[in-house]
Amino acid sequence: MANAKNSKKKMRRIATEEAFSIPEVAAALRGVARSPSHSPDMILVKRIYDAPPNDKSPMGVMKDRLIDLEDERLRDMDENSVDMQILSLTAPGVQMFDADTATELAALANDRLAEVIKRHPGRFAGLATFAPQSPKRAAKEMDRAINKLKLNGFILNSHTNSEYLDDPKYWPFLEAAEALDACIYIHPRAASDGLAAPFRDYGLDSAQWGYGVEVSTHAVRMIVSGLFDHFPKLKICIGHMGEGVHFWFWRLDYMNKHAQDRGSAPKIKLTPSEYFKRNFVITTSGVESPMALDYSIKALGIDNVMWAIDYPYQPSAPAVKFMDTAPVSEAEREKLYHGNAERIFHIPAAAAAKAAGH
Ligand code: VNL
Ligand code: MN
Repeated sequence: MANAKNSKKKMRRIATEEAFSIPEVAAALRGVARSPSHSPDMILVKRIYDAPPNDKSPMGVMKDRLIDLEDERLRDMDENSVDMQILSLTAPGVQMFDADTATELAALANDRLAEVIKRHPGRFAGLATFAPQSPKRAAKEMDRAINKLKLNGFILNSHTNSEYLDDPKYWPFLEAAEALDACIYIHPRAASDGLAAPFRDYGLDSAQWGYGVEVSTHAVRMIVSGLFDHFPKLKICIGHMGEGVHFWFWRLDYMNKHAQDRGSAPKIKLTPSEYFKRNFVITTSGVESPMALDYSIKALGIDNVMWAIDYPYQPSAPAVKFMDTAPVSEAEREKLYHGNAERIFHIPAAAAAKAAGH
């Protein structure tokens, strides 16, 4: 930690779960906000995308902060010595739209992402959006996003119409992601219909609690269904310190075996924790707990943990301070801050840093 100040100047910082939107998606979400949907996502969608014009509350100004890429965002990055943000279309992405609208808007968002990365090489990378509502077209868009637009991976905002990726109808795009060697970041959205009822009180259907339960459930469904025996090389990233999944390793492994023996869970080749360690990586987005970081590194290995801020939902300065002062070696800090992100999201180490003027 004696080096913390020194490292603040020199160490490349890549923030891996940083949210953005484009005006067209924001406008479509405003349409959703005014629709009769009962989805628990409506709370956030209304607050952000249908805020009264004079609403200066944090959620009232969030739409502008999400759409801004080159003004306040770059200033905030400079002020906090954040070299690069890996941008992803913010939740719920295109997943509340009909299949055609979702497919069209995903492609548009990906085009915009590629444009801003081109204008600021070294400052931004991007996770491409796709429309799970139309799995075959999603697979095509994935191919375009990686091979033509040169984006760095994919973002998925958890369930789509309350369905999860263990459903084989989604497998065409899982096959594509695996073949492209591109990681899918599963980001939270409000819980699916069947999961949502107990979260309706106390503001639980939010980042406070419901988001984490939604994504951890998604991850566990993928694992215990045997999906990773079909896609052994598929890489999934989850944020918020792994949404707590690895805290459950011991019990999950033990009880999954019982469930298999009873015939209520399918036979799978590895234990749940082995799949998690093989097929998942996690980020620290929105969790600035040294104790949770320490446990995560011990449970998953230093190569499987990456730093994130969760901009603009959370402030950059404390996230930087958290990682600058984390009780790890400098070699470990390099991996957390950029080395692992460069590997997982195929970000060039030297060229991009040079382009950024470092
Ligand atoms: C919030 C936090 C929302 C982080 C997010 O995505 C997020 C929130 C919609 O506090 O509402 O990534
Ligand atoms: Mn986030």
